[in-house]
Amino acid sequence: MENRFSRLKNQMETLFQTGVKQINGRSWFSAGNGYLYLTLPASNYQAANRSCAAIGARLAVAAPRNMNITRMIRNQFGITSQYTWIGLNDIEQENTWVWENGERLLSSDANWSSGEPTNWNGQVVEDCVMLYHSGKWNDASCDHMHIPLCEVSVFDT
Ligand SMILES: [Ca+2]
Ligand SMILES: [Ca+2]
Repeated sequence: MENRFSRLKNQMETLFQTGVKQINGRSWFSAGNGYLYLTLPASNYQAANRSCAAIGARLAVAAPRNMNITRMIRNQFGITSQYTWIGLNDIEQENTWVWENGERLLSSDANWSSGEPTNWNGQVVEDCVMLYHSGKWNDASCDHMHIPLCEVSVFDT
């Protein structure tokens, strides 16, 4: 049995390291920002949320605020040409963007693609945020199918 000290030592070592880490049979990518990442098969936003939660993670909240980290993760998982869900939405109140950890989006963290958020494409309400290829954000219909980008703190592993 791993004791608390060796577990903490392991977490501290992982904290600033980039690379693949095996946890409970899954390959996570440590992005060196204190968080581990993995991707799951495409689904709608709510299912993506549940799928990340089911493996003790959440849709990404830290990574989307940093373009370099985002790019590194997308390259790592070979999803540079696919859209990904991140943990940000305005489901509860229109145009009030809330991260999946409950924090409100600060304008200084926002990384919207030019002209976004549109909230509406003429047909469909857009309440859930996904990453374009560039790593910039777009609000889209929560019913769209995108790759969930799951994130967990190094200290929650
Ligand atoms: Ca909206
Ligand atoms: Ca949009």
